[in-house]
Amino acid sequence: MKINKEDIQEFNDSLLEPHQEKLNFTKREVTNSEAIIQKLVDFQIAIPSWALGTGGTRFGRFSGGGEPATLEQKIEDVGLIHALNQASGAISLHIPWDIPKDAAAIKQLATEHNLVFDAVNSNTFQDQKDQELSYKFGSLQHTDPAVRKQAVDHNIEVIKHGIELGSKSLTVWLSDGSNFPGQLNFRKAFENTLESLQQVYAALPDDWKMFVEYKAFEPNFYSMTVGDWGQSLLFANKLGPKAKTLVDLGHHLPNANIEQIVSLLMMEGKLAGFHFNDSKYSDDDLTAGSIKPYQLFLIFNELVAGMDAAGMNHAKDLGWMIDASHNIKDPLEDLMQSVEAIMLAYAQALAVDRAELEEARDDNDVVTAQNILQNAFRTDMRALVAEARFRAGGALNPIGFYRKMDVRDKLIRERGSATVATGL
Ligand code: LRH
Ligand code: MN
Repeated sequence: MKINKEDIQEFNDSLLEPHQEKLNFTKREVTNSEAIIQKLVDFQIAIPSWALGTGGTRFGRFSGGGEPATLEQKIEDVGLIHALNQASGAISLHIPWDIPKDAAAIKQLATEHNLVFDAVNSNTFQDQKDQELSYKFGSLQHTDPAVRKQAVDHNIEVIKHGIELGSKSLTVWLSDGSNFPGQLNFRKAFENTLESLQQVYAALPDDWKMFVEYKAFEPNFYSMTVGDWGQSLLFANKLGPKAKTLVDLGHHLPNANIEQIVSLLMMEGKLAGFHFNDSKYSDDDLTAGSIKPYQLFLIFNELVAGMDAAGMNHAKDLGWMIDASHNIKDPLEDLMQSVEAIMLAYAQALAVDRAELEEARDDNDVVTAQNILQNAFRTDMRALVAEARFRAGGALNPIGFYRKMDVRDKLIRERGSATVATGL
C-alpha cells in the first residue's frame, strides 16, 4: 500500500496552525532549534524486518491481521512508515527469515520506497528444517568443529546477501552459552567462538563492519558466551578494526548503567550502534522510551558528547536500528512510536549546553550539572521533531494520519487477517 503525498499535504494543512504556534514557542525556548531540526531531518533509524508482524510470547500470540507475508510486503510496510515520518529510511534484514530470492528486484523495490539496507543479521540460534547439524549446544562455540564450520558458512552466506543489497555491516548475535554449571568450558567456548568469528571477519569486504551483539541471558540461563559489553569488546578488539560492539538496550542485567557503557565504548572507538527498545524486567523488547525515557535521553546525551568529541557524523557513523517485538500493539504504530521517542531523546541531548555542563562538572557543582540535563529532558521537543518531518515531506502526526486513513483496515482487506510475518 503506497501513501500519496497529496493526502499527507491535506492532513498537514489541518494541523499546521497549532503546529506553527508550538514551534514558535519552542524556538523561543531552545536557542539552537534550527540546528537541531536539521540534525533531525538527517537522522534515520533502521526498521527490523522481523518486527513487522505480531510477535507474541511462549504463552500466546494475538495477531492483528494484515501482516506482511513476503519480503516485498515487508519493504512496503517500512516504506509506509518512512513516508509518514521521513526518519525510517532503512530496513535491517534477518537471514534466513528474509532471504531475497531476487536481490536486484528487492533492491529496486526498496529504492522505490526510498529505503536502503542497513545491517544484515545472521541466525545460528534456530535449526532450519533442511539443516544438517543442530545448534542445540551452540553454534560458533560448539565443541564439534563441523557445527562451527556450518555456522561460519552461514554467516559468510549472509554477507553475500548483504553485498547484493548494498548493506555495509553484519550483525552477529549468538544465543550460545550454557544452562547449567559444569556444562561448558568457558575458555574453550570463547576460543572456539573467536576462531570462528575470525573466519567470518576474514570474509568481510574492506568497507564492511561486524557488529558483535552481547546479551546477559536468554535463551541460555546460566552463561552466555557473548554475555556483556566487556566480552563483546574483548572479541571486537581481538578481531580487528572492522569489529565493534552493538548495544541492544534490553540485553543488560537489571539497573546496568548503559549510558556509561556507551560513553566508554565511544571513547575506545568501538561502539557499533544500537538496537533500540525498552524493558522493565528483561529482554522485553517493548517500545523505545515507553518505560525508561530518561535513560534513553542519558544515552543520547553521552552519544552527542562522544560523537562531537570524535568529530563523527551523527547520522552516518553509528548503526541506528530498532529491535522490538509487538504483542498487543499494531506493529507499525509501535515502530512509529519508537522512532518518535528516539528522535525526542536525540533532540533533547542536542539542546544540552555542553560547555556549561563541563564547567559545572569541573566545579563539582552537582546540582547545576543535574539541572542542566533535567532541564533539557523536561523541554518539550515534539514541535521540532514534527517540523523536521514536515520539512522532509512527512506527516506532522504519523499515527494520526495512519488511523485517519484506516491503513491497518486497508492492509487487512489487501492481505487478509491470517497472514503471518516471519520473525519474532
Ligand atoms: C536477540 C536479538 C538479536 C536478534 C534477535 C531477533 O535477543 O536482540 O538482535 O537477532 O533479537
Ligand atoms: Mn537485538
